[in-house]
Amino acid sequence: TPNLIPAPPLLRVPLQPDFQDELFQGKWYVVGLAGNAFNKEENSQFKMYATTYELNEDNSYSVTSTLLRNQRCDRWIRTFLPSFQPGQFNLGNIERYPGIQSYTVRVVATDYNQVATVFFKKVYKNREFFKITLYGRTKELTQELKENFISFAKSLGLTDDHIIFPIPIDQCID
Ligand code: DKA
Repeated sequence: TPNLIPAPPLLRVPLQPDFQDELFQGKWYVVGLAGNAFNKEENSQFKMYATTYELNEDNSYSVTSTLLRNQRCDRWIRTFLPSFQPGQFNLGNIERYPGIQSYTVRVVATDYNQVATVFFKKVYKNREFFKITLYGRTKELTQELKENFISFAKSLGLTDDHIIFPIPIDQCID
């Protein structure tokens, strides 16, 4: 087991002010991905996936990711439960995920109609993993937005090695 870059305390991770859960709904393409368990060399062919957020009656989200794997479209569905402040969530039904002791989600920043950055932290088998996603409403984002994402990743202790920009595809995610 390799050493991991320590996850930042949540207090150091910004939160989108006045988060609007209704506006955040819908499909987001994962245009950028960075985390303490990601490696650019091993993931150079990593294909783009998409994650859709749908609000439920109880203000939780049903979160569905669609990925191309072995020529098939895999769908992953989970529930995000609202936490103590808008824009922060916990994984629902955590007992269904063996080894996962906690899972926290925080929307760092979004304009709802173009781009979002989201922070995810999980404790799995007593090890703390974190990742951030650069979400786009479209598969391409400007160089400036990508560079902002890189700066944010680095501010959390990650290096270029931990940051990937998945390859846009058409299968499964359109
Ligand atoms: C994304 O990558 C969304 C990630 C959601 C992660 C939830 C995983 C919970 C099961 C361990 O766009």
